[in-house]
Amino acid sequence: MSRNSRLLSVRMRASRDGRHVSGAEGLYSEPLAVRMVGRYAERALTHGLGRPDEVVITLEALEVKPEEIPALRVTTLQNEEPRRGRQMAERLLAGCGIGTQGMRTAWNFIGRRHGLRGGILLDTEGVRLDPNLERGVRVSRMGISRRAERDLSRMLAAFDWDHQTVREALVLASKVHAHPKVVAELCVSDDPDYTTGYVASRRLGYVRIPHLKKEGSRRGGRAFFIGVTDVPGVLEYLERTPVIVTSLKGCLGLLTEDAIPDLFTEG
Ligand code: WAQ
Ligand code: MG
Repeated sequence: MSRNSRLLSVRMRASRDGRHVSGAEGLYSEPLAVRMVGRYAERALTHGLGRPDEVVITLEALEVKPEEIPALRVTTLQNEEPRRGRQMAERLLAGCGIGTQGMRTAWNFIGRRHGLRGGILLDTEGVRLDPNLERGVRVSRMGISRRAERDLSRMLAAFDWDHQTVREALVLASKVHAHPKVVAELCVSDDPDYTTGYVASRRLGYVRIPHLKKEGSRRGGRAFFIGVTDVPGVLEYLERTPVIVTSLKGCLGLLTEDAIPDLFTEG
Protein backbone atom coordinates (compact mmCIF):
# COMPACT_ATOMS: atom_id res chain seq x y z
CA MET A 1 0.00 0.00 0.00
CA SER A 2 1.24 3.49 -0.70
CA ARG A 3 2.00 5.88 2.10
CA ASN A 4 -1.10 7.89 1.30
CA SER A 5 -3.67 5.15 1.00
CA ARG A 6 -3.09 3.00 4.05
CA LEU A 7 -5.11 3.83 7.12
CA LEU A 8 -3.83 4.08 10.65
CA SER A 9 -5.81 3.84 13.87
CA VAL A 10 -4.93 6.86 16.01
CA ARG A 11 -6.05 6.62 19.63
CA MET A 12 -5.68 8.95 22.57
CA ARG A 13 -6.33 8.31 26.23
CA ALA A 14 -5.67 10.72 29.04
CA SER A 15 -5.56 9.97 32.74
CA ARG A 16 -4.87 11.67 36.04
CA ASP A 17 -3.67 9.77 39.10
CA GLY A 18 -4.32 6.60 37.14
CA ARG A 19 -7.95 7.50 36.51
CA HIS A 20 -9.41 7.88 33.02
CA VAL A 21 -10.11 11.50 32.00
CA SER A 22 -10.83 11.44 28.29
CA GLY A 23 -10.21 9.50 25.11
CA ALA A 24 -10.76 9.81 21.39
CA GLU A 25 -9.83 7.97 18.22
CA GLY A 26 -10.22 7.72 14.50
CA LEU A 27 -8.88 6.10 11.31
CA TYR A 28 -6.69 8.35 9.20
CA SER A 29 -4.40 8.30 6.20
CA GLU A 30 -0.76 8.46 7.21
CA PRO A 31 -0.17 12.17 6.62
CA LEU A 32 -3.37 13.07 8.47
CA ALA A 33 -2.55 10.63 11.28
CA VAL A 34 0.64 12.57 11.94
CA ARG A 35 -1.33 15.79 12.32
CA MET A 36 -3.95 14.11 14.50
CA VAL A 37 -1.29 13.19 17.06
CA GLY A 38 -0.81 16.90 17.76
CA ARG A 39 -4.52 17.63 17.78
CA TYR A 40 -5.32 14.78 20.16
CA ALA A 41 -2.49 15.85 22.48
CA GLU A 42 -3.82 19.39 22.59
CA ARG A 43 -7.34 18.21 23.12
CA ALA A 44 -6.31 15.88 25.97
CA LEU A 45 -4.45 18.66 27.74
CA THR A 46 -7.33 21.12 27.50
CA HIS A 47 -10.17 18.71 28.39
CA GLY A 48 -12.76 20.16 30.79
CA LEU A 49 -12.61 17.32 33.32
CA GLY A 50 -9.22 18.29 34.73
CA ARG A 51 -5.61 18.32 33.60
CA PRO A 52 -4.29 14.84 32.86
CA ASP A 53 -0.82 13.85 34.08
CA GLU A 54 -0.46 11.19 31.40
CA VAL A 55 -1.58 11.15 27.77
CA VAL A 56 -1.02 8.04 25.67
CA ILE A 57 -1.34 8.32 21.92
CA THR A 58 -1.18 5.17 19.83
CA LEU A 59 -0.64 4.92 16.09
CA GLU A 60 -1.33 1.51 14.63
CA ALA A 61 -1.38 0.30 11.05
CA LEU A 62 -4.53 -1.73 10.36
CA GLU A 63 -3.98 -5.38 9.50
CA VAL A 64 -7.17 -5.55 7.48
CA LYS A 65 -9.12 -3.09 5.40
CA PRO A 66 -11.89 -1.54 7.51
CA GLU A 67 -15.45 -2.70 7.00
CA GLU A 68 -17.51 0.10 5.43
CA ILE A 69 -20.77 0.89 7.20
CA PRO A 70 -23.45 3.62 7.14
CA ALA A 71 -23.99 5.95 10.11
CA LEU A 72 -27.16 5.36 12.11
CA ARG A 73 -30.08 7.65 11.38
CA VAL A 74 -30.10 10.62 13.77
CA THR A 75 -33.06 11.95 15.77
CA THR A 76 -33.38 14.29 18.77
CA LEU A 77 -36.30 14.07 21.19
CA GLN A 78 -37.59 17.28 22.69
CA ASN A 79 -36.86 17.27 26.41
CA GLU A 80 -36.25 19.79 29.18
CA GLU A 81 -35.69 17.75 32.32
CA PRO A 82 -33.74 14.67 33.42
CA ARG A 83 -36.72 12.86 34.92
CA ARG A 84 -38.69 13.01 31.66
CA GLY A 85 -35.56 12.24 29.67
CA ARG A 86 -35.01 9.10 31.65
CA GLN A 87 -38.61 8.01 31.00
CA MET A 88 -38.09 8.55 27.28
CA ALA A 89 -34.88 6.53 27.36
CA GLU A 90 -36.76 3.73 29.12
CA ARG A 91 -39.57 3.75 26.54
CA LEU A 92 -36.96 3.42 23.82
CA LEU A 93 -35.11 0.63 25.62
CA ALA A 94 -38.35 -1.22 26.41
CA GLY A 95 -39.21 -1.08 22.72
CA CYS A 96 -35.88 -2.80 22.02
CA GLY A 97 -36.80 -5.61 24.43
CA ILE A 98 -34.77 -4.49 27.44
CA GLY A 99 -36.35 -5.57 30.74
CA THR A 100 -36.80 -3.46 33.88
CA GLN A 101 -33.87 -5.13 35.63
CA GLY A 102 -31.66 -4.56 32.59
CA MET A 103 -32.45 -0.85 32.69
CA ARG A 104 -31.89 -0.66 36.44
CA THR A 105 -28.45 -2.25 36.13
CA ALA A 106 -27.52 0.16 33.35
CA TRP A 107 -28.64 3.26 35.29
CA ASN A 108 -26.83 2.06 38.43
CA PHE A 109 -23.64 1.60 36.48
CA ILE A 110 -23.94 4.98 34.81
CA GLY A 111 -24.63 6.62 38.18
CA ARG A 112 -21.43 5.30 39.80
CA ARG A 113 -19.07 7.91 41.15
CA HIS A 114 -16.02 6.71 39.24
CA GLY A 115 -16.62 5.82 35.63
CA LEU A 116 -14.76 3.18 33.67
CA ARG A 117 -12.70 3.79 30.58
CA GLY A 118 -15.11 1.59 28.68
CA GLY A 119 -18.76 0.64 28.75
CA ILE A 120 -20.38 -2.54 30.03
CA LEU A 121 -21.99 -5.45 28.19
CA LEU A 122 -25.33 -6.59 29.59
CA ASP A 123 -27.90 -9.11 28.52
CA THR A 124 -31.46 -7.79 28.19
CA GLU A 125 -32.15 -8.66 31.87
CA GLY A 126 -29.08 -6.87 33.17
CA VAL A 127 -26.59 -9.70 33.67
CA ARG A 128 -23.05 -8.42 33.14
CA LEU A 129 -21.35 -10.26 30.27
CA ASP A 130 -17.94 -8.65 29.81
CA PRO A 131 -15.09 -10.40 31.65
CA ASN A 132 -13.07 -7.50 33.06
CA LEU A 133 -15.30 -5.75 35.57
CA GLU A 134 -12.93 -2.87 36.30
CA ARG A 135 -12.06 -2.10 32.71
CA GLY A 136 -15.27 -2.64 30.81
CA VAL A 137 -15.32 -2.77 27.02
CA ARG A 138 -13.58 -0.13 24.99
CA VAL A 139 -15.04 0.20 21.49
CA SER A 140 -12.07 0.85 19.25
CA ARG A 141 -10.73 1.03 15.72
CA MET A 142 -13.57 3.04 14.22
CA GLY A 143 -13.53 6.15 12.09
CA ILE A 144 -15.33 8.11 9.42
CA SER A 145 -14.16 8.92 5.91
CA ARG A 146 -13.41 12.57 5.23
CA ARG A 147 -16.19 12.75 2.72
CA ALA A 148 -18.81 11.19 5.01
CA GLU A 149 -17.65 13.49 7.81
CA ARG A 150 -18.17 16.53 5.59
CA ASP A 151 -21.65 15.31 4.67
CA LEU A 152 -22.41 14.55 8.31
CA SER A 153 -21.34 18.05 9.38
CA ARG A 154 -23.61 19.53 6.77
CA MET A 155 -26.54 17.31 7.75
CA LEU A 156 -26.19 18.08 11.47
CA ALA A 157 -25.55 21.79 10.91
CA ALA A 158 -29.03 22.13 9.39
CA PHE A 159 -30.37 21.45 12.91
CA ASP A 160 -27.57 23.23 14.76
CA TRP A 161 -26.24 19.89 16.08
CA ASP A 162 -22.86 19.86 14.37
CA HIS A 163 -20.52 19.29 17.30
CA GLN A 164 -17.51 17.04 17.55
CA THR A 165 -19.06 15.23 20.53
CA VAL A 166 -22.14 14.31 18.47
CA ARG A 167 -20.15 13.23 15.41
CA GLU A 168 -17.79 11.05 17.45
CA ALA A 169 -20.55 9.42 19.49
CA LEU A 170 -22.49 8.72 16.28
CA VAL A 171 -19.46 7.01 14.73
CA LEU A 172 -18.98 4.87 17.85
CA ALA A 173 -22.67 3.90 17.98
CA SER A 174 -22.74 3.19 14.25
CA LYS A 175 -19.93 0.69 14.68
CA VAL A 176 -21.53 -0.91 17.73
CA HIS A 177 -24.95 -1.38 16.13
CA ALA A 178 -23.58 -2.68 12.85
CA HIS A 179 -23.10 -5.95 14.75
CA PRO A 180 -26.24 -8.12 14.59
CA LYS A 181 -25.86 -9.37 18.20
CA VAL A 182 -26.07 -5.87 19.69
CA VAL A 183 -29.62 -5.08 20.83
CA ALA A 184 -29.48 -1.53 22.24
CA GLU A 185 -27.25 1.03 23.92
CA LEU A 186 -27.69 3.68 26.59
CA CYS A 187 -25.11 6.47 26.82
CA VAL A 188 -24.66 9.38 29.20
CA SER A 189 -21.56 11.56 28.92
CA ASP A 190 -19.35 11.85 31.99
CA ASP A 191 -18.61 15.46 31.11
CA PRO A 192 -20.23 17.72 33.78
CA ASP A 193 -21.47 20.25 31.24
CA TYR A 194 -22.59 17.83 28.55
CA THR A 195 -26.08 16.70 29.47
CA THR A 196 -27.36 15.23 26.19
CA GLY A 197 -27.29 11.45 26.07
CA TYR A 198 -28.66 8.88 23.66
CA VAL A 199 -30.30 5.53 23.14
CA ALA A 200 -29.37 3.65 19.98
CA SER A 201 -30.28 0.48 18.16
CA ARG A 202 -30.22 -0.64 14.53
CA ARG A 203 -33.96 -0.14 14.25
CA LEU A 204 -34.26 3.12 16.23
CA GLY A 205 -31.08 4.67 14.94
CA TYR A 206 -29.26 7.19 17.12
CA VAL A 207 -31.82 8.93 19.34
CA ARG A 208 -30.49 11.94 21.23
CA ILE A 209 -32.11 13.00 24.51
CA PRO A 210 -31.20 16.47 25.79
CA HIS A 211 -31.01 17.01 29.57
CA LEU A 212 -30.71 13.30 30.24
CA LYS A 213 -28.70 14.22 33.33
CA LYS A 214 -28.39 17.24 35.61
CA GLU A 215 -25.91 19.96 34.71
CA GLY A 216 -22.68 19.64 36.70
CA SER A 217 -22.79 15.89 37.24
CA ARG A 218 -19.66 13.91 36.42
CA ARG A 219 -21.49 10.64 36.30
CA GLY A 220 -21.83 8.96 32.97
CA GLY A 221 -21.15 5.78 31.06
CA ARG A 222 -22.28 3.42 28.37
CA ALA A 223 -24.22 0.17 28.57
CA PHE A 224 -24.39 -2.12 25.54
CA PHE A 225 -27.18 -4.68 25.61
CA ILE A 226 -26.34 -7.80 23.61
CA GLY A 227 -27.59 -11.33 22.98
CA VAL A 228 -26.04 -13.98 25.23
CA THR A 229 -24.49 -16.16 22.53
CA ASP A 230 -20.94 -15.65 21.29
CA VAL A 231 -19.95 -12.93 23.76
CA PRO A 232 -16.23 -13.35 22.85
CA GLY A 233 -17.10 -12.74 19.18
CA VAL A 234 -18.96 -9.53 20.01
CA LEU A 235 -16.11 -8.37 22.27
CA GLU A 236 -13.56 -9.03 19.56
CA TYR A 237 -15.67 -7.09 17.06
CA LEU A 238 -16.22 -4.09 19.36
CA GLU A 239 -12.59 -3.82 20.48
CA ARG A 240 -10.62 -4.91 17.44
CA THR A 241 -12.45 -5.02 14.11
CA PRO A 242 -11.72 -1.86 12.10
CA VAL A 243 -14.87 -0.19 10.82
CA ILE A 244 -15.27 3.03 8.89
CA VAL A 245 -18.43 5.06 8.33
CA THR A 246 -18.62 5.94 4.64
CA SER A 247 -22.29 6.88 4.21
CA LEU A 248 -25.22 8.36 6.10
CA LYS A 249 -28.78 7.28 6.79
CA GLY A 250 -30.20 10.76 7.24
CA CYS A 251 -31.75 12.71 10.04
CA LEU A 252 -35.35 12.96 11.26
CA GLY A 253 -34.77 16.25 13.10
CA LEU A 254 -36.38 17.24 16.39
CA LEU A 255 -39.37 15.12 17.42
CA THR A 256 -41.66 15.01 20.44
CA GLU A 257 -42.08 12.03 22.73
CA ASP A 258 -45.30 11.15 20.86
CA ALA A 259 -43.19 10.13 17.87
CA ILE A 260 -41.41 7.32 19.75
CA PRO A 261 -43.63 4.52 18.37
CA ASP A 262 -42.96 5.75 14.82
CA LEU A 263 -39.22 5.44 15.39
CA PHE A 264 -39.70 1.68 15.67
CA THR A 265 -41.74 1.35 12.49
CA GLU A 266 -40.06 3.72 10.06
CA GLY A 267 -37.20 1.71 9.03
N1 WAQ B 1 -15.93 2.47 24.21
C1 WAQ B 1 -16.74 2.14 25.23
N2 WAQ B 1 -17.16 3.02 26.14
C2 WAQ B 1 -16.74 4.27 26.03
C3 WAQ B 1 -15.88 4.70 24.99
C4 WAQ B 1 -15.47 3.72 24.05
N3 WAQ B 1 -14.66 4.01 23.05
N4 WAQ B 1 -15.62 6.01 25.17
C5 WAQ B 1 -16.30 6.38 26.26
N5 WAQ B 1 -16.96 5.33 26.79
C6 WAQ B 1 -17.80 5.30 27.99
C7 WAQ B 1 -17.00 5.56 29.24
O1 WAQ B 1 -17.55 4.81 30.28
C8 WAQ B 1 -17.24 7.02 29.49
O2 WAQ B 1 -17.19 7.30 30.85
C9 WAQ B 1 -18.67 7.20 28.96
O3 WAQ B 1 -18.79 6.28 27.88
C10 WAQ B 1 -18.93 8.58 28.44
O4 WAQ B 1 -17.90 8.93 27.53
O5 WAQ B 1 -25.46 13.30 20.37
O6 WAQ B 1 -19.12 12.31 25.23
O7 WAQ B 1 -16.68 10.35 25.96
O8 WAQ B 1 -25.22 14.98 21.77
O9 WAQ B 1 -17.93 11.39 27.97
C11 WAQ B 1 -23.04 11.64 23.77
C12 WAQ B 1 -23.41 12.58 22.68
C13 WAQ B 1 -21.67 12.01 24.19
C14 WAQ B 1 -24.87 12.76 22.61
C15 WAQ B 1 -21.05 10.90 24.90
O10 WAQ B 1 -19.19 10.27 26.09
C16 WAQ B 1 -25.20 13.75 21.50
C17 WAQ B 1 -19.69 11.26 25.40
P1 WAQ B 1 -17.84 10.33 26.89
MG1 MG C 1 -16.19 12.28 28.63
